[in-house]
Amino acid sequence: MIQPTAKIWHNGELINWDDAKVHVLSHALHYGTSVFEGIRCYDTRNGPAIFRLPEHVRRMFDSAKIYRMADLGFSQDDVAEACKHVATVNGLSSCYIRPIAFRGYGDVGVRSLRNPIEVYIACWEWGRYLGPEALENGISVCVSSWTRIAPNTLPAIAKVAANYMNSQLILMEAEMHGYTEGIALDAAGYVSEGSGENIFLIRDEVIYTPPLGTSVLPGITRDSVIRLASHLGYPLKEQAIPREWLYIADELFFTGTAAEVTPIREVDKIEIGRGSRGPITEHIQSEFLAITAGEKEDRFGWLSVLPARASAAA
Ligand code: PPE
Repeated sequence: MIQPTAKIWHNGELINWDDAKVHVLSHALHYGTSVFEGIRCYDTRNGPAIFRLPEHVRRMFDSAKIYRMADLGFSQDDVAEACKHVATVNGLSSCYIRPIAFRGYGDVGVRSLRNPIEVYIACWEWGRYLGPEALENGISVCVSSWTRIAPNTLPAIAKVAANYMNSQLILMEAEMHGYTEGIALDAAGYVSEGSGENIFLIRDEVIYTPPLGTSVLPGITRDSVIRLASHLGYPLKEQAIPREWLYIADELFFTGTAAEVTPIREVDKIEIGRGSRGPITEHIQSEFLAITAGEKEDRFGWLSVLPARASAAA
């Protein structure tokens, strides 16, 4: 269960956690009209620091624009500052930050544009997403019988609430059958992504990931891993991945804000590699975790150290 924190940011004001309520006839509740982000604040050696904050905020504004919510009433800088503020005032050294903008109370009906837009930012403590063992031992996943949202149905590039109905079908099915997560194929039958993660495959020391356009969210962690792979000297190709490549991969891993870099040890009960975290996965994962822990230099400029905390620590 979520652990409440003290404050939530709403349209420029801090309000109490318990007061962050919406009317039952709010548009988003009925029609999925909300765009949001999930951002991690890490407890680094230099104090709490938010991972790739401007990139997350930009993606939220992109999602909003796709759905004709061009004016959220705040700039990207405002929202980024507000994320820092909420994380700081709640006094958590590490947390998950959830900015959300949605169409609120006004008209009920598919016609949405007249409803006011509400922006909230909450944060709370969130540990390892796929279980404490997952990062080390890897997880068991299946290929979903559900297809990922198809082009020309719902835009996969937007991170919007409605897309997560598809994700929920994928994840519920996987869990019902005893798997930790499901991998969805796109409408053409190529590998797309997990219910809440991008996927990477390694064979013969080349890293592959499905390109944007195969119904994947442009993951911020995905982008981080692409940069890390290049920095570490691994060749990486963004290309369509047939399902059967999953089974014969040397290594597979998921990426996501919540999942971080999580190895996959089996797919549909077929062991991947030696059935444990592979060496390239481990290398990339350890770099990622070292940067986000502040143990290695932030050479890509990914961390925004929280100002108040930074000066308090100094
Ligand atoms: N694909 C999907 C469908 C997705 O939801 C996520 C994030 C990703 C890829 C990875 O994107 P990024 O976080 O920018 O690297 N999924 C969120 C799931 C958490 C949740 O349960 O909600 C996340 O990782 O925050």
